[in-house]
Amino acid sequence: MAIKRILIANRGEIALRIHRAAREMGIETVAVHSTADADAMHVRLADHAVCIGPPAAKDSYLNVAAIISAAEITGADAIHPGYGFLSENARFAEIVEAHGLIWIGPKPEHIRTMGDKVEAKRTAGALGLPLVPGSDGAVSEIEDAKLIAEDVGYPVIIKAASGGGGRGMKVCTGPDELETLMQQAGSEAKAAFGDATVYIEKYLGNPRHIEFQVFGDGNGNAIHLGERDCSLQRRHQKVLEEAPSPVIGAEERERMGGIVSKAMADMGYRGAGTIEFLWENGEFYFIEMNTRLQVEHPVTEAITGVDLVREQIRIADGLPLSVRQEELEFRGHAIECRINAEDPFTFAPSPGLVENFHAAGGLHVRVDSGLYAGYRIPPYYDSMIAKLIVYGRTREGAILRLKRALEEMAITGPKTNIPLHQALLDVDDFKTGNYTIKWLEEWLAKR
Ligand code: MV4
Repeated sequence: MAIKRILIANRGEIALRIHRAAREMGIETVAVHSTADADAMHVRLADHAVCIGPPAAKDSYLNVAAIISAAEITGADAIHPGYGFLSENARFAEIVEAHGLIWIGPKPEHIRTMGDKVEAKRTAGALGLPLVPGSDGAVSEIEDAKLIAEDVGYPVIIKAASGGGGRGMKVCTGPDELETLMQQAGSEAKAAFGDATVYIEKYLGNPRHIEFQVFGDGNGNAIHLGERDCSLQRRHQKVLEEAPSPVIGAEERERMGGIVSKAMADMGYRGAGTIEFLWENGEFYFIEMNTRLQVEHPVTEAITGVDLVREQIRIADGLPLSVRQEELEFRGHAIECRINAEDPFTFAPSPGLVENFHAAGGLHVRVDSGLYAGYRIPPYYDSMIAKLIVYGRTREGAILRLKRALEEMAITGPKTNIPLHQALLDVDDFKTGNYTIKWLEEWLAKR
């Protein structure tokens, strides 16, 4: 192992998650933090800590010069970006490597390709992944848009090439609205991402969001770690994720897993990746690829026994994948609840002093969180304060364990969405796995 000291360019539970993997590998850690995070758990636990700026993320966790300086000052030899912040910034990855540091992430060229949704789709198609029918690349002329929409059939969806989080998307039900919606999508995309490029797809009315976890060694070898079902979302924020998906059987997993791992091997992909699909009527349709570790990675860890962060670090260090596809077994069922400091009914953020904190525990229960009694949740960042992950031999077993664990979990001070998770677990459609990407918002609206 060449890596001796990793700088963790992130905060919160994921900074802690990376610290834990590093320490178990005998690697030292460097925490970087904003002034608002001086008392954070990841700063306390890290071997070294550097304050990199004021609370606003653009001045601290997105401050490239400050982060590179922190790595040089502390003698870190590698940088792990976690998720969000700089994790999918190809330019940052290049700068890290240009400074002689090891980037614990995919090749910058692959981050860049997948960051452009039009390029990502072209690449995915060339690699043999099934695509949503639609335009072959960007569309700028209304005449072209009309022909494509006629061809795939209305409704269609107009998407921004540089989009993310659902911004700049427009659903179009007929030719009369097409021009207006194209212009709207383009100007929204320009305002949000500085790029007005849009493309068109057949709109899938009621799909599930199912994503495959992949790993490549950068030298033409790749494996898949099965799928996660992330259909339970509100305003493009995932609320609860599970692995495996309730609708995917072993044969289908093996078939799609084979397709995605072959694609990653062929492109020479390096590190962890997630290939997102919409799934409708038994068919998968590629939508995007995320070139980072994801929030919901622990459900995959629970059913495979593979430490995904350890795997990322090993690959960055030039080591081979630690498991062969044939050795991987998908066993049991795992569910993750994202615990947010927010009002469980209005979803208004609820930062502030955590008076008391008691994490759930017991067999097959995992809590990833930087929370402690006396910690003050800062108002500047994401409201997710903990992840509760449970494992069971069956989905039913996992749900019973999750109910028990949610009962045990105690957070006083800020409001949390624990009551929302508890209510969700009692709904028949959840219990039977009968839900799509629209289900949660519809259920919330009539509750
Ligand atoms: C779609 C779609 C329906 N049809 N594409 C939303 C964010 C971006 N990642 C892709 N998204 C969608 N693309 C076609 N052709 C519906 C969505 C979508 C969605 C996807 C996954 C999870 C939640 C969602 C919520 C609303 C819309």
